[in-house]
Amino acid sequence: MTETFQFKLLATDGKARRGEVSMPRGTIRTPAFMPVGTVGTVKAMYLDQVRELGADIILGNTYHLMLRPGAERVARLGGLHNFIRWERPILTDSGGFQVMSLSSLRKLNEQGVTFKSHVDGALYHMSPERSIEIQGLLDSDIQMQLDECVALPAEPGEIERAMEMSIRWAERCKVAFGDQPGKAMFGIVQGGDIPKLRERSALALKELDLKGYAVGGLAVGEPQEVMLDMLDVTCPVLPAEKPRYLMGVGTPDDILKSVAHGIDMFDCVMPTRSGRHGLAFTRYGRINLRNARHAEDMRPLDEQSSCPATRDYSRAYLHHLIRSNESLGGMLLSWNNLAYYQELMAGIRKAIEEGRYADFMAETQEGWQRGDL
Ligand code: PRF
Repeated sequence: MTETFQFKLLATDGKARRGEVSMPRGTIRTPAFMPVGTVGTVKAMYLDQVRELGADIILGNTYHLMLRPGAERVARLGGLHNFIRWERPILTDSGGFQVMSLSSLRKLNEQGVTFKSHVDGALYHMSPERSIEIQGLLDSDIQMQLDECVALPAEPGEIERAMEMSIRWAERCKVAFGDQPGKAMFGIVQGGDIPKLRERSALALKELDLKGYAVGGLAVGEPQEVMLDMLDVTCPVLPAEKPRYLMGVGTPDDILKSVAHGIDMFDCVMPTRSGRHGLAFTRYGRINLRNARHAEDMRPLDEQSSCPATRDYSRAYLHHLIRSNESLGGMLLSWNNLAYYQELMAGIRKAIEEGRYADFMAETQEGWQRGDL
């Protein structure tokens, strides 16, 4: 195990990269998918299961944890890893994105963001420095700068203002984070759907010489093609020897294509959230288990899978559980979906190592198209 945060590129295939992030709490095989553990739980999953499926790192949210149970309390309880019983790396999002989507009465200026808690209505202020302080109290391994993400479509002037402020916040977060060799603070590229602003943001953050870079402000209402175009202008500006994380993305297809554009890390609520809503991701595409056509279907989701949720339970039973609003329905489908996402990532990593990423992409997409009925 390494004492310091390091990123090693092991292989490339076109723009796709196979790498390894090493840090004291463990190694992250990239391209990586990080299951989302917003409030200190990957919803409806045991963390032993999450690990067994192949997750090397999970994500936590500054915004949720600062409101409940509170960052200082988590620190008194021995840090987030100890509290939730996950020994491996944890990445925390900085909170700005969640404030904008979840809290009411939010007010944002150069100082930071003031908002009303969605939990109890109390007023909070979060500056870039306080975000880093909270992430430190949680003992997060990869911390994110505080940024402002603008939902698309938006006015160019608004996108530019938020992007420029995010650069200044990155500088403040870098100072607040200081020198912590075993941990990392990532900058977040903003700039909406405007290539010039994306370049400007990536270049300014590159000059800050951070340990890794996220691409934010995407998958916020724009077509997939626009997202990929933005990756095309952003990734070449970012240093090749640092990891790149595409925040909040996405569908299996988004991930497959973004890897081909040079992304190393992903997180998304999709496998767990849509699992709780009855949607299963499989090699044969998506299956909505709410649909009446599954009511008497005795087949499992995929008899060839090694995941018990996928292999051993009939679609008829999953349909019944989801229709009955039973917890087990969401548990089994979250399990299936995270198994599928991690199997996809393992396939992606292997294909890059073997120099056949384009073929792997085509075969995988063909499977989704083919369906199984
Ligand atoms: N910034 C932060 N977190 C995020 C995003 C962002 O732009 C996104 C956008 N897809 C998801 N999560 N800090």
